[in-house]
Amino acid sequence: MKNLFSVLRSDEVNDELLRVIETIVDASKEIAFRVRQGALAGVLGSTQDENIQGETQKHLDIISNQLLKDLLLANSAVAAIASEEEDTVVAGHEAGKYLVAFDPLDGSSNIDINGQIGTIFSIYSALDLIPHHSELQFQQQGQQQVCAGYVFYGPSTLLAITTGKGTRCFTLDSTQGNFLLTADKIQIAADTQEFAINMSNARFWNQAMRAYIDDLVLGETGPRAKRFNMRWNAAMVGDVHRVLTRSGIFLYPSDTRNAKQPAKLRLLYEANPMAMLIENAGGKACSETQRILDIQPQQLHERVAVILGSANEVDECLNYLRR
Ligand code: AFP
Repeated sequence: MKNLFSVLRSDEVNDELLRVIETIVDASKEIAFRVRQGALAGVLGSTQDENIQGETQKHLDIISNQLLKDLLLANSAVAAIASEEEDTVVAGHEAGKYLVAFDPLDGSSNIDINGQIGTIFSIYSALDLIPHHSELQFQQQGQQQVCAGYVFYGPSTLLAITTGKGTRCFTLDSTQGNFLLTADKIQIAADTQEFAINMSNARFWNQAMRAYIDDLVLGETGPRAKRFNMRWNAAMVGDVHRVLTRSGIFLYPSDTRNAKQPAKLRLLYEANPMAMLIENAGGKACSETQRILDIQPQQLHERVAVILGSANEVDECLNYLRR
């Protein structure tokens, strides 16, 4: 089986970007070890602190963030980092060529129940004409990403990654410590019979989204005239991996629970990297109004509605929203 770095070299990924990816991979292996140790490593449970998102930080959130931060800031190719767990951009090396945005541990609410969790990352080229640590560095559209991926800490430790030439999945061979290619050039079927959404928020969605989901639930007895199944992992990494593996549509729509925060998922380090992975696997990734990778970011931690997965089903959902 081919290993990660031989595959990336065959995609003509330059040495400096390879080094940044290698740094993320090294940090993720350390995180994977702590996750597997769980309670034995004393990493479960919550701290007394809240992050800028207003979320209580789990011990493993802090540990994962610190591991990624320390290793990335020691890499001279990294100009700056942005993290879900950091209030602002953290400066790296002035001459660094790359920016890294990450959610160090996505699915934190699953940590204490031994559920699915993962690290999501996104890499951009640093911009020349502005300070290397300016927030403006991260106000690049998602289509400017040079690499995106996630590490999925499940029964296997998986790495899904794209540099724009297709989406591939690698499995960590823990005997040798290498990620080996286990799914090359993934293609998501255009149609699906599986959707993922947190149904408990239904009363907070707009009418069009409620109508779309209602018709999925009606299945063969309704206008869609086919049966649909539902899954919800409460960790975007797990739900997106299922979509990459067997098609599907994943939705986190805007809702009225919090007038100041109509959407939950973060553009920079959740929606954009997942959108790049999905599009490179032949799927679609949109907000309720536009292609996610076209969105012009305005601030570091901005949030966005997400509708992604099988292209024809995403279009079907958007047709409901446009009625
Ligand atoms: P946490 O990291 O706080 O668990 O949130 C995970 C997440 O950002 C994303 O990974 C999930 O798809 C979504 O939130 C789950 O949201 P619900 O709490 O509504 O299930």
